[in-house]
Amino acid sequence: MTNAQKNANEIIHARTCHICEANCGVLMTVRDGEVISVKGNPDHVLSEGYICPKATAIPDIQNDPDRLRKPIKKNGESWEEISWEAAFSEIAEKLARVKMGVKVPSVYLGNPNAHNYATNFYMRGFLKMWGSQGIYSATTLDQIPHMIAQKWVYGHNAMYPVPDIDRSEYLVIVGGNPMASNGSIWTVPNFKKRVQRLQERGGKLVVIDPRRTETAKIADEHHFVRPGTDTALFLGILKSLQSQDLIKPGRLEDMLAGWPELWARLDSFDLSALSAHCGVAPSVIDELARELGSGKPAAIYGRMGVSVVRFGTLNQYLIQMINVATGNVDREGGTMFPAALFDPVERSGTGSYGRYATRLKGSPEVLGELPAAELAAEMTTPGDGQIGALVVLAGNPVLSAPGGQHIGKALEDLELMVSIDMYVTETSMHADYILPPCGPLQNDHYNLFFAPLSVRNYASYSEALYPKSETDLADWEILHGLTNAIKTLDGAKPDPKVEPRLMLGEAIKASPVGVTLDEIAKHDNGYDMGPLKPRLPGRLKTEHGKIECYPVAIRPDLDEFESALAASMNSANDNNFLLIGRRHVRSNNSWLHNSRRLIKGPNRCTMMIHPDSAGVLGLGDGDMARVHNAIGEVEIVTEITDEMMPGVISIPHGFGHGHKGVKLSVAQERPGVSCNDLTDPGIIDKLSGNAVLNGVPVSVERV
Ligand SMILES: Nc1nc2c(c(=O)[nH]1)N[C@H]1C(S)=C(S)[C@@H](COP(=O)(O)OP(=O)(O)OC[C@H]3O[C@@H](n4cnc5c(=O)[nH]c(N)nc54)[C@H](O)[C@@H]3O)O[C@H]1N2
Ligand SMILES: Nc1nc2c(c(=O)[nH]1)N[C@H]1C(S)=C(S)[C@@H](COP(=O)(O)OP(=O)(O)OC[C@H]3O[C@@H](n4cnc5c(=O)[nH]c(N)nc54)[C@H](O)[C@@H]3O)O[C@H]1N2
Ligand code: SF4
Ligand SMILES: [Mo]
Repeated sequence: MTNAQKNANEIIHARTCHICEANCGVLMTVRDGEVISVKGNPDHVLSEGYICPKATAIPDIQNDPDRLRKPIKKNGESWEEISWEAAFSEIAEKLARVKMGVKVPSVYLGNPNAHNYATNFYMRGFLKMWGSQGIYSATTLDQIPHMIAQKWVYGHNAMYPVPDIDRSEYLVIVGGNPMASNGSIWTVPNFKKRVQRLQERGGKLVVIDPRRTETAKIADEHHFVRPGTDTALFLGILKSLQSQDLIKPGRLEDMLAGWPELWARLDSFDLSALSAHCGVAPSVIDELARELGSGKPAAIYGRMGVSVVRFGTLNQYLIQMINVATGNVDREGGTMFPAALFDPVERSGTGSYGRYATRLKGSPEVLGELPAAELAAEMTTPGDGQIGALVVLAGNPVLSAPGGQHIGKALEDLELMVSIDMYVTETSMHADYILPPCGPLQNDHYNLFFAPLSVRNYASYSEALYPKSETDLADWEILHGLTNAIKTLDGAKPDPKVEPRLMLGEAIKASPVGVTLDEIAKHDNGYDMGPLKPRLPGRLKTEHGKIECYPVAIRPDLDEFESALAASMNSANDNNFLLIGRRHVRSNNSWLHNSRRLIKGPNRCTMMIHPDSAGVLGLGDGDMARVHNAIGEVEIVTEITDEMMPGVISIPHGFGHGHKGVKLSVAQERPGVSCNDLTDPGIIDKLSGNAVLNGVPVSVERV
């Protein structure tokens, strides 16, 4: 339905918030065409009335005077408006010229693509015509370790095991902060309430994090861990399960392959050495193992803090093994595999690996992705295959990728740079053309990407709130326009323009549930298909049809971790600090700082540091600190807090709006600095190509 009439000139528009993975249900009251209030939808099947402050900023984006309404083209130092047709055909011609030389076209896809179901239907066709081999995207700054570990263990990259929090009795969160992020690879809106209910039924939440985060504060227990060393913690838990005789896979037993081989391999690890490496006491590790292995429904889950590190894939794999060993995979209250109407597991291949490699470093293609960390070098290093043309779709790698400052420089020298973005950002300012999509309230929405990650089986579709004018194009229309301009130049037949809603409708009709998109659209509160259900072994996509517990691909990193562990025991402690990231509920990566409503309050781009560490450096609260390493340096305000583990500092990412040329007038009042000027593009998680954004060595001093 949507659009319930309230009175003569007010309607209430029900929709899904598209900003983050929580996908909350919101109610927008519209009076005379203007959104006058944004509230949580109390009857929504998943979010139950919860929203965070970012939902209230959606109308700010829609109405933001800095938001581009027309395509623009760079003319020397300034920008001029250009028609869509001219922009598409000029870009197609310039692309063709690049393709005639030795340089190659490439793409960078950003995070908001995961919140736009419609572009999904036009992406493949566009990428084919643009002609890049492999893509660079936020996936290799984020969740690819999960995806490749899942492929190796369960047989498909989209088989996400989601903690079934609503029925769990013991949850361990390692390196995730859902109180700020609202959950990730885990669509779990109203997280705080769900934790309260878990605690009310006698359950416990434990958080392992180098910072006593907002999530740690509502947890029953919190333990510090040395950044970048969680591999030792996970191995330690496995060892402890073994020594306490708690390895009980239960009904999973018959589904396991490589199980004895895994345990044989773990023989050479020793709990006390593992504990010393990660800084979590052996008694704590034993307790975690005892609780996880107690037989009650339990789960361990790890997110950004354990993914964007050198052993990210190994970490995600070991987490699976802990949940397998304790019988908690595919179990109510453990981790479960959601059933989505648009099912990526049935609709696409299991995921590719190593079909080709990056030109300079030879990093393997992983699921069609190349490491975003290598993008700058691939643009600047001359030779056959150098990137000469780049299209950035809904991304801001200058602030988001490691060594982002080098990406900014590299973009300047491209033969063709196109940004599909509604703002002139730190990235799009380097473009030759900026193609802005329509405002967020002019898009419809379907929970395409997050249904497979949700704590309940459900679907939700919402209509656009505002129509598009003749010159407004949605992202999918921009992709369609570009694709056809390239096709026309090639003498190929243009693609028909089919509404994504129709394609989605067809796909949903094909699902075994037998519901139509029109039916789903009538459900303002989401179309509920009930709690998650066990799906193994039927769902497994491995060749042997079992859970692979000792994948060949994992083994080199297990060896490498073991060597690193041995080396760390012989090395003296140096004076370096370890830098970790942080998110705040009023920010979203790099692009919500232009909403005055959201940025009000204290400065959030600060360096958090423990009082003891600050004392050694002679740093006082509010002092300017210089943080530097071989990659770069930033100067930033100090915030002293015992939330931090001593020896660790935290700086949020997504700030650094001070570049001349950026047009984000509100964000620029308090630009902050980019922590990715310090992160190192030279180190990646070898198995997945993911960037290392946490646990970065830096030096700190008073300015
Ligand atoms: N140090 C450090 N770095 C990090 C992280 C970290 O934890 N620490 N996190 C990483 C993670 S998890 C991610 S996902 C990445 C994000 O990295 P990116 O995706 O590269 O960056 P975003 O900040 O999400 O930028 C999104 C851009 O898309 C534009 N945009 C917003 N909505 C739309 C839309 O509907 N259509 C179009 N065309 N454009 C739109 C915005 O204006 C903005 O310029 O950052 C990563 N970087
Ligand atoms: N408000 C808000 N919400 C967001 C976003 C946002 O920018 N703002 N971004 C969205 C996106 S794109 C994503 S991917 C998700 C991310 O969702 P989360 O992963 O839940 O969010 P983070 O805040 O990055 O949490 C990472 C945690 O890991 C800790 N950490 C850092 N290093 C280590 C380590 O070595 N070991 C351990 N154990 N912990 C470590 C950090 O202190 C932090 O608490 O959030 C999404 N939601
Ligand atoms: S948590 Fe906030 S930003 Fe995320 S979907 Fe819900 S309201 Fe939107
Ligand atoms: Mo992300």
